[in-house]
Amino acid sequence: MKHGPLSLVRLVTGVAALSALCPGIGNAAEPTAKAPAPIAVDPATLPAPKRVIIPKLQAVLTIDGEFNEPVWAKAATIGPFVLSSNGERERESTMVRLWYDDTALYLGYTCTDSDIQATLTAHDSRFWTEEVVEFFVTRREMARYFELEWNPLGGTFDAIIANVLDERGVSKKIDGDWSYTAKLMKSAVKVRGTVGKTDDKDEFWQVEIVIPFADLGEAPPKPGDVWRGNFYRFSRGTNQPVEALAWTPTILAGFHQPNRFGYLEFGK
Ligand SMILES: [Ca+2]
Ligand SMILES: [Ca+2]
Repeated sequence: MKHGPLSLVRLVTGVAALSALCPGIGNAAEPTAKAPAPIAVDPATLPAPKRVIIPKLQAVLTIDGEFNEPVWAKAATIGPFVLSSNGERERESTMVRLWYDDTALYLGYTCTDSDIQATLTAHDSRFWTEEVVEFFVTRREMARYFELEWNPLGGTFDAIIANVLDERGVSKKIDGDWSYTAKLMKSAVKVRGTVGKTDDKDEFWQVEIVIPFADLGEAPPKPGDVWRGNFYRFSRGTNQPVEALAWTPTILAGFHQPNRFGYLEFGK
């Protein structure tokens, strides 16, 4: 995947794509193409984004949604998540395990969930209208980053986002290049419960993920390198408000606030 102006030329700017990439916090079932509402918060006053050191480890994995390889016990962990809009505690816990090697970044999401809701399976579906976990990441400029998603039924989404930021670094507008595909990425889901059946009690769903650096158009990071990224989840339940959850809360409107992404430091 080439970086730079060439890939931006191919940006999809259609209304459908734009609206799909602007899920409204708390009302993600009806994403809108509206620009984020004027912010009441001065971004300069927000607490610093979170930081994690991702350990460099070695292992052979079976990508099956189980974290039973010993390497997962040595991974960094982040969580619980918080409401992205205000930093308040989430209803059900979210945890992500992280490590890397010379070829890839490895992620392991575990979502405690008493009512797992999902129906979509097709690649690049609007997964954020149901339950989903997401990872936004950039090694370079903040205005261009990858958006990757996984849902409880094994659905995946990948796009490159171009984000127009104002002078304070707050998002004014986003465009998504949905023609991008993370061709080498692999993932597998494990569910303890019944997806889409609300009259029983589920336990959790989790996703084991390999993101080769080649899919991000990048050489493997060196120890000490710092990328920017954030981890998100849409959490739903019967008769419960939708929770738009984050590792580092954006506080500003929506998930597409790259200056609020956390710091991903690659360790030794
Ligand atoms: Ca495994
Ligand atoms: Ca749920």
